[in-house]
Amino acid sequence: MDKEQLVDLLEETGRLLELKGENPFKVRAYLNAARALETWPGGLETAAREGTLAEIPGIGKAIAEKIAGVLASGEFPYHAALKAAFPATLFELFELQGLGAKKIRVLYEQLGVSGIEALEGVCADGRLAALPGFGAKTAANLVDAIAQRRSHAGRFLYEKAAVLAETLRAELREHPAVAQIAVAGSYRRHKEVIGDLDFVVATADPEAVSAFFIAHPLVEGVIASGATKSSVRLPGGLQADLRVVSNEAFPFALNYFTGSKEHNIGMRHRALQRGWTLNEYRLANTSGEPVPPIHEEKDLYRALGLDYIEPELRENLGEFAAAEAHTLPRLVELANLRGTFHNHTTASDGRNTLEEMAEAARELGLAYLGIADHSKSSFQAHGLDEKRLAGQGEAIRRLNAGYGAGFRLFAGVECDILPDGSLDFDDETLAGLDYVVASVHSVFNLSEAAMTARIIRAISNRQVTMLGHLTGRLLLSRKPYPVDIPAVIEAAAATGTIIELNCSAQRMELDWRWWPLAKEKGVRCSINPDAHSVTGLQRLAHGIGIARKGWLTRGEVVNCLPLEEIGAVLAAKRSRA
Ligand code: DGT
Ligand code: CA
Ligand code: CA
Ligand code: ZN
Repeated sequence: MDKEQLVDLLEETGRLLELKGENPFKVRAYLNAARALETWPGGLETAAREGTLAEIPGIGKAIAEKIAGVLASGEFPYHAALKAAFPATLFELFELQGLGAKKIRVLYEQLGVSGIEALEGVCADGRLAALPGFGAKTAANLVDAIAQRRSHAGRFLYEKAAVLAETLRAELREHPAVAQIAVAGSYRRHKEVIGDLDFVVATADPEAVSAFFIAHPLVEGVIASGATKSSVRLPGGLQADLRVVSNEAFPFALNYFTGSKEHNIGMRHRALQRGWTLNEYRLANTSGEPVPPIHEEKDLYRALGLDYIEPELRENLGEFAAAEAHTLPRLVELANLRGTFHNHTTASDGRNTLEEMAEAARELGLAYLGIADHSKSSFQAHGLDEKRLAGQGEAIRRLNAGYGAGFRLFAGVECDILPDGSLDFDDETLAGLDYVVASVHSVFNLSEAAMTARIIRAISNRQVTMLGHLTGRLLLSRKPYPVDIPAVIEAAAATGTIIELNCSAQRMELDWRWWPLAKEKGVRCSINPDAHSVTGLQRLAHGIGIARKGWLTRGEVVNCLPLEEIGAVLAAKRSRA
């Protein structure tokens, strides 16, 4: 059992105890243990062997013993017994926005609601609204949440799909019959949300590869299986397709199954113009010049008169014209990043301390890390007031004095944009910081005009260095609030405000579809992980994928600048006339 599975088990145990109505301290103990393990950097096996599990901060003696048992046996009977006491469909309810264990327990005990279907019933007949602590508004919100969930069924966040995609890719690659392998489809194009995974394998032994694939331990169900094409269901319901081809056909299959469909249509059209036909197996001459030899995707693009088009750009949004004119941008890469802004610590709602976050950034090879904890109005996230913010600034200065020339912390804040567009701190407080990220965290229900004016007013303040998560969307769960994005981009350009590309798995915004416009207007991007723990910093890699999808180069991403140059960029807006 790996750490992630154990964290899930502990968390689910906490929820089950809460459902059962157990003592809140016991519930907390499991939830805290899950949180603690998630961010604990050590090795579980070692700690279990050495009997030091109880020394992990946040893990008590009783739970440490349970964990040791789970690690030794691979089973958690306590969890299994708790789980067996409830109908399996009850757990669907946790996926609805606005429902937690407390409410679910009331619904189950008082109205016998055992799943989403039953919930729909009691929302419709008024019984839910009549329960104390629920009401008509809750019922209406739940009806919305159910509709949302239905419309997202079968879609997965990139980060979630990535764990399964990379595990399967690595294990398929080890198979002796596998000559080449790729995960194609929307995953290779780095869409923020993935429908299914598309594996493409080149082999001389299709049966062996297909048999290995459908028998893999991660496979929970086989939807279809044949020598050249199989489909399976992975944990969480994610589907994975496997296409098995010969080495000669691999570049064509890879290209076809990478898509997008719209890009494929463009490719086929260009082939036809040359008197050729293109499909997932070959490029063949029908009425034109002989087809040049093609060993990899690059050769295929060259044959069609195009520079190589990176998978992220294959959406038929201008890549053909640019590839023909040799004007495709050189896309930003993870290795170009030198630092990052918008990170939280235990001072607000983060799970690691300032020191731990700095250490993790240094280990990643970054030269600077910007801290931006929440401001006072975000009280539910323990936002900092002026005094605590000043204290954090001093702690940062002390730490900086201890680092050599190669690393620096920048003191910032994620300052709430209040409903009228004013900021949560006065200008003097903000001016004392190295930089300011301004974000909307409340009152999402304004009209588009009012929300647009609110954000533009905020970024017109010279102290605001960058704009956080522009539309407040949470992919697959919360719609963006209405806001005129082109108008905000114009205002960011006019005021010299950087726009954040927030790489929280559910945010991934400013959306990649808008970056070409922002770039054209001269707005610069900061790729921000919005990390709430040391592991959150790893998300920078996903943010890079989205930045590439937005046609961004290192020149447009401020956090590609070296430490010696970034300070001037952060200060630029303040020193404008
Ligand atoms: P997804 O899975 O919904 O996130 O998106 P994709 O792009 O991975 O789509 P998927 O899995 O249905 O198919 C993989 C690729 O196969 C797709 O990007 C392009 C290609 N493809 C599938 N169906 C068609 C089609 O009807 N026409 C063309 N030209 N290509 C197709
Ligand atoms: Ca797919
Ligand atoms: Ca597919
Ligand atoms: Zn935020």
